[in-house]
Amino acid sequence: MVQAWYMDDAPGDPRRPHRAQPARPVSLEQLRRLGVNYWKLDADKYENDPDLEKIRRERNYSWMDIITICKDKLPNYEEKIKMFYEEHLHLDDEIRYILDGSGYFDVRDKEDKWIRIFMEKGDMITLPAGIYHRFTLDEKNYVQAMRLFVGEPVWTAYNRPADHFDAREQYMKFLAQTT
Ligand code: KMT
Ligand code: NI
Repeated sequence: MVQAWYMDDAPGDPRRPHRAQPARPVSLEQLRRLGVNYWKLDADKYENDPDLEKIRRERNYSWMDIITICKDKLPNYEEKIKMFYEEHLHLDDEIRYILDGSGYFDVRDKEDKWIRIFMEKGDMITLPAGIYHRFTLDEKNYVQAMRLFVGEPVWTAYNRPADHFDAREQYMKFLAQTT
């Protein structure tokens, strides 16, 4: 099952796990209440996987590509790594399916605390439009992920503060009506 935990406030390399001490694990149910959805799939058969097809069909994830994030494969690696880790939001859902390697998606909870989600091969996640989040590689420095989108992709990231967007207001309303 997916591993998620509250982060410590220690400075230093973001690629380390940064688990709060004492440990504060976070369940799938807690993530769901933040609007974060998670699936486990068989990444070895991503090219012909009925379970993936079903999710894509039901949720209209018509568009996809595959991104490889490591020093030698990603153009403007350092710049992109920095951008991914700036706290930001999007006006659409961020949908990622890890095909190989691993990394951390950090999301803010209702009290604005960071939750770190460890994502590895076979993990698929959706972060809702309007949630503040960021991404970093872990100490293995390698991930390959499918990026999915409803229609033509819009990658624009709005760094915090970005509270005036309708997507943010909608997300705050969603948070207010879940327990
Ligand atoms: C993003 O938007 O943060 C990325 O595409 C990088 C993470 S994909 C594993
Ligand atoms: Ni993002």
